[in-house]
Amino acid sequence: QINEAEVVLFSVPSYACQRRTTLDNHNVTLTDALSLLAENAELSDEDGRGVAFRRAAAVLKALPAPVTAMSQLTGLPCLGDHSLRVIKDILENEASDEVESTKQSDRFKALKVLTGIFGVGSKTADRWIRDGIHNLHQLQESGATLNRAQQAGLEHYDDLNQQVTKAEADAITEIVQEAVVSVLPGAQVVLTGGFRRGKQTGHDVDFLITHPEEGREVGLMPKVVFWLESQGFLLYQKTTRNSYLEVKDGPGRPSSNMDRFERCLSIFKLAKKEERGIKLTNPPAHRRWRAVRVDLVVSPISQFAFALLGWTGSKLFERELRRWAGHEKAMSLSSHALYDNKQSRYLRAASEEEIFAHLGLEYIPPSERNA
Ligand code: TTP
Ligand code: MN
Ligand code: MN
Ligand code: MN
Repeated sequence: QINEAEVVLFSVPSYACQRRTTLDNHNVTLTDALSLLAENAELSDEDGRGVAFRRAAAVLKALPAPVTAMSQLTGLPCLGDHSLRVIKDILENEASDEVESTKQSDRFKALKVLTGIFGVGSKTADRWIRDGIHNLHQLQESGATLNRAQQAGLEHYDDLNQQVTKAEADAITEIVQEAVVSVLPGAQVVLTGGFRRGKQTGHDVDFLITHPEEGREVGLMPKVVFWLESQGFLLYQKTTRNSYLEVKDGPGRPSSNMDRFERCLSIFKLAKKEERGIKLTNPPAHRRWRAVRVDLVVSPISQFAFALLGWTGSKLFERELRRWAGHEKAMSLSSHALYDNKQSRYLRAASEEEIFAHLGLEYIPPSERNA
């Protein structure tokens, strides 16, 4: 029995971008449960429900201590009836029936296995499931047509579903840095995504590339890709051209979260640590490399701060920044620019700090954007 006076009451602001969310999560059981329901909703094309569960999980991630009683949650934002029911079940019974049955369901398991293939989204997976395809074996037997990305994804399935370590991310950083300075001296490479937020593992490695002189970055990506390919570092790559024009497109077109930078989605062939730098005379019994997903993005220096902020994540933190900008400040934020709708002008920024200041937000460093 907990004494009423000893119950810790929590208080958090309602937008994730107003909060400091470190990797030190005191409510892992609860946030894992809500994240699983979010994932299930997203895989079922119910994005609204997905976001609701993500927001609820993010509120719990920001709490300074474990939740032990429902009464502690009074007044917290983003906790809807459904999320509260799940939390209550777990606090009272150690588990939520809804979460457990979702986890065990054939449909969820099949969606997870199939979307675990690089290049396969929920729509494709859903179509395959309706055709009776529930696993990789059935997919291979089915004769379904796979695009180039999906073929590579299937071929490297096990590697790509194994977490990338920080040590592997560092090894890839060195390779990308060598590639970039070889083709354009003075160009800069920054690690973004989860690793910039201090995560020790990730599903891929993300990089942002720029040059301090505006315009020098034009045409850089094909050169970097050619260098990497000629050195045998790429198992797969697909490069997309920059399609952003400030005047024509307007500020980030809030209808789409996709940015328009020159980007390359790739699969690296990374030498295993014990093999790096060692030339063997006999072929070893085990494979000497593994496949790792790597994202490269090139940004002009004038948009660099926005690109850095946009590619550091977390995905929910980004979504909340855009929602804050639009709903609270009448501004439109994208990975390219910040537009002030009241002043009808773009607000320039040379650093992430300046963007937070434009938005009237306290600066949150990358390690505290793990919402
Ligand atoms: P991810 O690499 O998908 O996520 P992550 O690095 O946070 O986590 P993980 O460890 O699983 O890799 O995306 C990184 C950031 O890049 C994310 O904040 C959103 C952004 N992003 C875009 O801006 N546009 C895109 O098309 C994609 C795929 C990501
Ligand atoms: Mn703590
Ligand atoms: Mn990532
Ligand atoms: Mn990525």
